[in-house]
Amino acid sequence: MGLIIYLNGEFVPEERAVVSVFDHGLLYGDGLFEGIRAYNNRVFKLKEHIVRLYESARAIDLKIPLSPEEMMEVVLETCRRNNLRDGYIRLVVTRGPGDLGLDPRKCLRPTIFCIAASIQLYPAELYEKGLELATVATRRNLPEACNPRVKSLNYLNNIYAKIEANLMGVPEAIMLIQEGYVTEATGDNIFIVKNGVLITPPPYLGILEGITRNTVMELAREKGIPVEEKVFTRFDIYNADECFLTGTAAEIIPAVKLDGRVIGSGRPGEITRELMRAFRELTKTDGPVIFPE
Ligand code: PXG
Repeated sequence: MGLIIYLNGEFVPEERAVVSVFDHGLLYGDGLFEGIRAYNNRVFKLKEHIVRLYESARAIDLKIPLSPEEMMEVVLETCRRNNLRDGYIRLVVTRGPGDLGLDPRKCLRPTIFCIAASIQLYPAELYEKGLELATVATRRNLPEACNPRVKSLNYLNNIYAKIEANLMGVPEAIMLIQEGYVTEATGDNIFIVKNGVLITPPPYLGILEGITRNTVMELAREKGIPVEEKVFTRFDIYNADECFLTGTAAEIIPAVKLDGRVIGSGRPGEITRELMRAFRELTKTDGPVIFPE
């Protein structure tokens, strides 16, 4: 595809964008990432993604050798070098190359790279009809063990769940914690609507606090839709009026079935569609400009 990649302070052709086999991001999943979207010559919610990256870094005691402002410029400049106005950006910071032991103190310099590419969008049909979900047996990581609030390179927990969804023939999985509370999908947050109230699980339960999730809560509040962050179970999804998932790649996608039970009318709900429209509008105007015109 001939992409230009940012790698450790340089912009290099993708053939030269290679990292060491001793990189602890690869050896141990010891690293962090952000998936970011560009829309209409702007990087959507760039500041929020960078704040989350640096909060994750603090949690795993990884010192990023760039300031947040410099990191934002890395993202914008990578878009420019690839002539990208709309697309998907992957920003990655790993612990860097070390030895074969897992001690992070042996890693002297973090590896930083940024890829700005086009995005493979989900079929439009899924947004019109809504998707089907299934609960999987794999439990979401415990916050006390491997905190889902850290957007780390360690995604096996989610991949186990995705494999189960694939085997069941559904596009997404819902993951619970041991007590049966709903957390999130493999790469998206979940919302339900019940009696006009928008409900989503709280971050302390052990979910990634999605940027899209937070944006949707803000949009709902602006529209006077009450929003609650509270725990709920599968029962509440089966009996919800509406349900949808949110994520940078998926945006807002309606869900109409869980474990074979039809949710609400079985079609994308009114509030879901209202939020989808508002989100689409916001993507046109939010975030720093890539190419000043
Ligand atoms: N939960 C998890 C576990 C995620 O990985 C989200 C929620 C949504 O967060 P944002 O900030 O994007 O609204 C994510 C992010 C994929 C894929 O291929 C998904 C993510 C990241 C990378 C790849 O589905 N999701």
